[in-house]
Amino acid sequence: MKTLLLVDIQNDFLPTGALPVAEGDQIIPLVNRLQPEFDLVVATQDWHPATHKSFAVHHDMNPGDVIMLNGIEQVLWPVHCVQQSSGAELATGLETGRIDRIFQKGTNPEIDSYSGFFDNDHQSNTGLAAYLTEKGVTQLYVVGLALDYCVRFTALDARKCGFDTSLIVDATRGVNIEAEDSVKAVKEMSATGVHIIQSLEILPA
Ligand code: VGL
Ligand code: ZN
Repeated sequence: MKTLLLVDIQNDFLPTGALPVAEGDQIIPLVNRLQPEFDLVVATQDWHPATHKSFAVHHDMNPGDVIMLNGIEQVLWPVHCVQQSSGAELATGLETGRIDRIFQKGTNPEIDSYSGFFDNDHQSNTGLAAYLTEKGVTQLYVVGLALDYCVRFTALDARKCGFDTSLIVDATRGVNIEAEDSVKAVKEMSATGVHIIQSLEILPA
């Protein structure tokens, strides 16, 4: 069972959104072409209450600042992907008809959840791993936003859960608070056994 996992392809992560990812919109046509090549398509959705502690405004600090939250380093972000807002909706232009299920994350105001599998403290999970196991998923292919945060931690957790995991690297883009963040993220994923591939290896000639 070959499965495509769409990570946080939401309006707020597009160049015009609240937490813009440069060129984030450029992955959408590619992701739409990839979807029919898979047996199963699943999505994650960053889905925060307005009170979420990852929002800089709640700490009188600035986006990009880092604090300790529940003993974990937390990067502070602009208000983004607030539940029910248009910014939290799956990106305009993204084909959604093939998505079997959407897993929402970051719903606990006290802790962030970059991974589509677990909160950042690994104490609670979204049900994604059990769902994939139940569906008989053998190969998991990850695409989406942002490469250096949610895509990265989702792929790392997928490996920890034992899934054969590939990153379709040209169907992702990073935030790059530091210029090298995306390059580092790809190296880290590769080192844990995530296959780094290009969409051309999936798409029909
Ligand atoms: C993300 C920062 C905060 C992401 C979500 O989807 O990569 N990044 N929330
Ligand atoms: Zn978020």
